[in-house]
Amino acid sequence: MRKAILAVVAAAAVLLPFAPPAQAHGSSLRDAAPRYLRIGSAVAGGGHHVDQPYPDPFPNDREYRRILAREFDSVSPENQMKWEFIHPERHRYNFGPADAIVAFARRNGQVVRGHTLLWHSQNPAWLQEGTFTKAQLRSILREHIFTVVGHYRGKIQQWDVANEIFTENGEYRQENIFIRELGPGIVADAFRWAHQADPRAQLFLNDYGVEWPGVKVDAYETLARQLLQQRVPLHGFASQAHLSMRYGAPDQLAGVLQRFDDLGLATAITELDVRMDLPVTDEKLATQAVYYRTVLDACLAVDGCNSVTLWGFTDKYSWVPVFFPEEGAATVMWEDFRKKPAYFTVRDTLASAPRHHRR
Ligand code: 9MR
Repeated sequence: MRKAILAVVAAAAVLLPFAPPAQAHGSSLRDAAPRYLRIGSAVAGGGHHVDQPYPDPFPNDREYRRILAREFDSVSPENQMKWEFIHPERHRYNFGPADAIVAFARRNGQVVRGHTLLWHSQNPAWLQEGTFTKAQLRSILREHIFTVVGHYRGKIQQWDVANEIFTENGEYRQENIFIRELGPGIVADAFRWAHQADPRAQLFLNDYGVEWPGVKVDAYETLARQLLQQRVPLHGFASQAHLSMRYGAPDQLAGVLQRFDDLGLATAITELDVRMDLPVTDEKLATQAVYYRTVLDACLAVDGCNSVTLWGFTDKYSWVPVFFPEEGAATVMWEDFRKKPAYFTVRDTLASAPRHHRR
């Protein structure tokens, strides 16, 4: 009898799916990640890259593309879906570069995060400097959203519909031409239009400076409650998580995400990087790894947190040194793609996460 039981147990051990030890989960980030969590990267191109002494990264750097495909199962066009890039003239759209990213994602079994539809920055001059009536401006935004979201219908997992709409004081940003001219109600319209254009895409609010509780997070929570109450198709809240070691570890992030999870929203980390004062030291690299782990742990601790995106994976193309000349080394790989301690920490954290979906 005992023998028979042992035989059954042995057979079951071979046949049944089991939870292997953490180290056994593949050697890339996407292999290490549990199935309920997408691990993504921004796809370098446009924006600050245009003034750098290298060719447009995504189309020209084969090794970069190889690593992007190997390590990640989600991609976010860093600039290629922003207004100035995709809608350079009032009656002309430039879909080519973003189409190439979407096709690459499809070939490599990756989802795409669309970024972004309603923002104060990187808008084309024809829009920012044009003279339009309120009705015209509203129809320009509506047409843009229907055209761009419609173009990628069924191919985008999540859209950052509204990006950085609040100031540090939790007030609507008046630099945002649509909010200034049309009032904050335009935010709800943007979500409604995006939903009509692609009913399957998850629609997000996205911002930086929401990694700790405060008035900005309060403003988002109030807005999220209002939108949900009005049955506006809002599906998620995202923290960009552009961190600097100057400002301390993001140790309250899980609590922030949980507040939105409690409203029934999905949550995501969309632009993670961790910059440090130069020069780099081993100690700083170790601290950086802890910050990365803290962000991943925050997402893993919240049921509906379904995606973590790094804002680039190599220092070769990072926006950080261009915008913060005294800081750098913010990504998980050096310029030559060698892996930093943070890379291994991210991989280990993903590999030791619970395997099963928590909802
Ligand atoms: O990484 C982007 C860089 O190439 C652009 O020059 C810059 C212009 O504002 O935008 C960067 O991406 C931003 C993102 O779209 C929104 N959150 C902040 C990011 C870093 O500035």
